[in-house]
Formats: sequence, C-alpha cells, structure tokens
Amino acid sequence: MDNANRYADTYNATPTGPAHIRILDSTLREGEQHPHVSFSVKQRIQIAWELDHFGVDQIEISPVISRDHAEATKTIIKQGLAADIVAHGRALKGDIDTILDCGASWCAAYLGVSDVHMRDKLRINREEAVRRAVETVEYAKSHGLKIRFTVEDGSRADPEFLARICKELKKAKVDRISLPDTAGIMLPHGMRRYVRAVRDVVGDLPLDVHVHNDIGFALANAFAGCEAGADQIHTTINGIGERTGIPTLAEVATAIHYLYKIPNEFHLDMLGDLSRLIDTYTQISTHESAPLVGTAAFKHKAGTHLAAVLRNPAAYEPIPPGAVGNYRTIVFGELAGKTGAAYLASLLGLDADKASAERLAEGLKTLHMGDILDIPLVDGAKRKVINQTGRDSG
Ligand code: HCA
Ligand code: CU
Repeated sequence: MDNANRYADTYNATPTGPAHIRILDSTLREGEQHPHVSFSVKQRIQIAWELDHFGVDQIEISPVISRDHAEATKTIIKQGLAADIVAHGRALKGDIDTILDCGASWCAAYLGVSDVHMRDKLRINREEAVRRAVETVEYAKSHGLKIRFTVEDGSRADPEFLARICKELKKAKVDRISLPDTAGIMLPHGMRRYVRAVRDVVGDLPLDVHVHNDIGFALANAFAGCEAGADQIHTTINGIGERTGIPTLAEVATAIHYLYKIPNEFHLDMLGDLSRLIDTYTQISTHESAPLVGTAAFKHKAGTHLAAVLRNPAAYEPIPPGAVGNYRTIVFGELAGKTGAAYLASLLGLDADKASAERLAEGLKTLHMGDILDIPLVDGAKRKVINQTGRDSG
C-alpha cells in the first residue's frame, strides 16, 4: 500500500526544524488547576507511573499546595522513575524549602513578569521582581536543586524587561526557562518572535513552552515555539488546566511522532487508555470529537467515506487508530449508502445482492439519529464486503 500522506509530508517537512522535542506533563500540577479536579494521593502516584511508562521526559507536580500534595510528591520521587519529577512552586524561599523537604532534585519557580501581574497581582516593581527571581534561583542552586524559572505572563511583558530578567536568570545559572503564554493570547508567528527574542539573549539555555488554549491556538503555538528554538512542550492528559487548559499529551506526542517525525520512545498506544483514566478520575468526559482519543476520532459516517474506508482506511484517516489506542467505527445511518448497507448485511451474515443492498440503504435512510448503529470495523468483515461487492481488495 502506498503512503497516502507522502505529499502532505513534503509540505510539512521542516528541514531546519527542531531535532528533538521533549515533553513535560503537568497533569498533576496544571491539570489539578482545572475546576473540580483533585486527584487522590494514590491516583497521583498511578498517573505518575503511567506517564513515566508512556515516556514523558518530565512530570510536574506542586507539593506546596497542601500536605497531601507534598505526600504524593515525596512518594512519587521515591519511586525512582526515569522521568524527572519537577516540583513546582512560587518564586519564594519558603516554597523552595517545601520542595527540598520532598527530596526533589528538580524544581520550577514562577513569577509574574508582565506589568499587570507585577502591579495588580504581586504589587511589586520591576526591581523587586528581578531581585526575587535571582534570589530564588541562587537559593535553589545553593541547595543542589536544578531549577526551571517561569516568567509567568511573559508573552504580555515588556520585551525589554523580559530580556533583562532572562539575562539575570542565566547569570544566576538557571537550568531552564519556561516561556508561558499564560493568558492564551498568542498567534503562532507571535509565539515564534517571543521565543526568538528570549533565545537571542540567553544563547543555548534550554527553553520550555507552556501555552494556554483560551482562543484555541495552544497546540499550534507550542510547536511554533519549538520551531523558534524551545525544546520542551508542557502538556496535560486531555488538556485539562486552568480555564481552557493547555495542549493535550495525545496531540503533542502524536504530532512529534507522525508530523515532525522526530525519533522518540513514546508508547503512543497508551493514549486512549490514559485519556479514559483521566476521564474516570476527573468525571469529566472527553468530547467525542477530541482529536485522536475521542470516540468519533476514527468514526466514519457518509456513504462515500464508508465506501472508501472499507477499501483503504487511509482515505479518511491521518494515522491508524490502533497506533494511539483508539479504534475505527462505522456508523450505519441515513447516510450509509449501498456499500454501507451491503457491509452491514455481511456483518449480519446475510448475502446482499445489489437490489437488496439498495433496499437496505433506503431503509437506513428512514432511521432517526437515535437508531443509528455504531459498529467497530474489523479486518475480517472488511474483506467479506469487498468480495461481496465484487471489488478487488487492492
Ligand atoms: C499558573 C502559572 C502557569 C505557569 C507555567 C509554568 C502559567 O497557572 O500558576 O510554570 O511553566 O500558565 O503561566 O501555569
Ligand atoms: Cu499554566
């Protein structure tokens, strides 16, 4: 079978694009900032194990929220997972102390650097912000921690001030800087400029991108940021987070593998189960048309689509559903057409000649939405219908 995506791949090719993109998953930190989401300690530990097995590079959790978060952080750190456990807190010595108390080796500290955050949230001036940022990094480093510093709301900060604080962070030997789009206001080309502006002042210091989805650009912005020199994207399972959240683990990992074609060791086939696990623990059900993991992500309805998919699923699918732990479904409803009808008959063990397939298709047209049958498409059945309609399986 030829590769149906090959010309699209040519358009997508990024000859100077990122050689490697890492994933930090923040389901246990940003994810718990989603309304009504709060995992139990046991659930946090299980989620950390699953994320580690999936193959993310870093797992973020905030021990400073409560005693129970600190307990989960300590226990997760003791598991000796392959992923770094990044303990997240404010740019305050007290938060670093809590993090140290958990036995962490990696931490992340955040501080608002936009005028609106400094003036109306923190009530500090620029000098104070620089002082706090530098002090926090020096304090963490002096205690042997690796530290990522987040210039919160950086996309809305005065670029001159942003450059200054990033320069100071580098001087203080910060290990990474996270460039967030905290209010979800960026466009992909704006995100590129934002990352490049910081890249220009910090040289080869590794940069993360943490982008919110308020207007729906988060996924595009995350990759735009990586094309401009960041090397780590923040995700959560199902994209949960403050307000409309951040890019989903499924979308980011799948894009790294299938679109950017960057070598990786992600277990993409865990994505469906991971999504359902978080649905269960949060009691928030993922929308059926959620990319990759939604129940409709590989569901085909229109007769023309069914006819094509029965011969070659690549006609209407970007990747095989099993690769991301999902499955293909055929909808037998008013749009199924003759091919769909013949296929349905074959599934029921009936021999449908042309005339009865047409009659069945007419009957399907009278179905109401509630009567529609969703049937997972299996390979054996596919071959049957192809024989029946006299088609070559190609
Ligand atoms: C927050 C801030 C943050 C931090 C991101 C990061 C943001 O919600 O408290 O640490 O990389 O969106 O700016 O999530
Ligand atoms: Cu955030």
